[in-house]
Amino acid sequence: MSRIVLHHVPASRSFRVLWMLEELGLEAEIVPHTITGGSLRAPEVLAVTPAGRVPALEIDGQGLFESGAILEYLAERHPEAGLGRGPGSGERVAWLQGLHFAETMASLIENLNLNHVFLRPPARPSPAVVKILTARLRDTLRALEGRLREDGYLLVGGFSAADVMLGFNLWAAPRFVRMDPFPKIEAYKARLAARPAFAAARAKDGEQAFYDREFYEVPDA
Ligand SMILES: N[C@@H](CCC(=O)N[C@@H](CS)C(=O)NCC(=O)O)C(=O)O
Repeated sequence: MSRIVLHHVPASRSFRVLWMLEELGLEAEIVPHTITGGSLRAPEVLAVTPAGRVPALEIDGQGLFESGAILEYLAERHPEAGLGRGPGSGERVAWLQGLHFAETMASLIENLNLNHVFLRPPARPSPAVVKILTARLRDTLRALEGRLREDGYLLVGGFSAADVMLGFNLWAAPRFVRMDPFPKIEAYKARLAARPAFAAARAKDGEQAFYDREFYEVPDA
């Protein structure tokens, strides 16, 4: 079994890979980073993830970045776990869409993080931009709510890497959007949280260090 190394920031998109590794029963060494500490710009880290982003995974003698690519790679590397939907699968399109739609949602969360959390005075978030980002994030949640069923996961065929990609977002989105209109998402999130691999990944995640409140309102204009 080859050595696996995960470059990780607690509560960031690298949680997706941490969770996926647990679903697959794979042991990894975790190299912890912070967003602002500077370690993501170290030459040896940039050699694995050239834009200095996490997740980055060292596996099978190569470095991989982009959480979606890593999850696809791991799903294909372990077909016995059934977390992928390869060419020829009737759920191929839905699986690919779920994997990639997760980044439509996550990029909105990232921009809201930037406005609400990472800007430092004298820079101030733009109320108009934050309002638009929040509305667009709500649209993605509405789209997910419309597709979820009363039980199960994203795909009728069962839990998959698409749930890992998309599910991770559901712990950050409620910092910006009230979730009352989305009962199916809340129930889905509870099903995800009940998975032993999710709990095992949470235990290894580390403390999130950027959010300082439960909910961020759109600032006044
Ligand atoms: N599309 C990429 C996005 C990766 C990304 O932006 N990760 C954030 C953490 S969630 C990061 O590393 N930020 C560090 C920085 O912006 O310097 C993926 O899914 O892996």
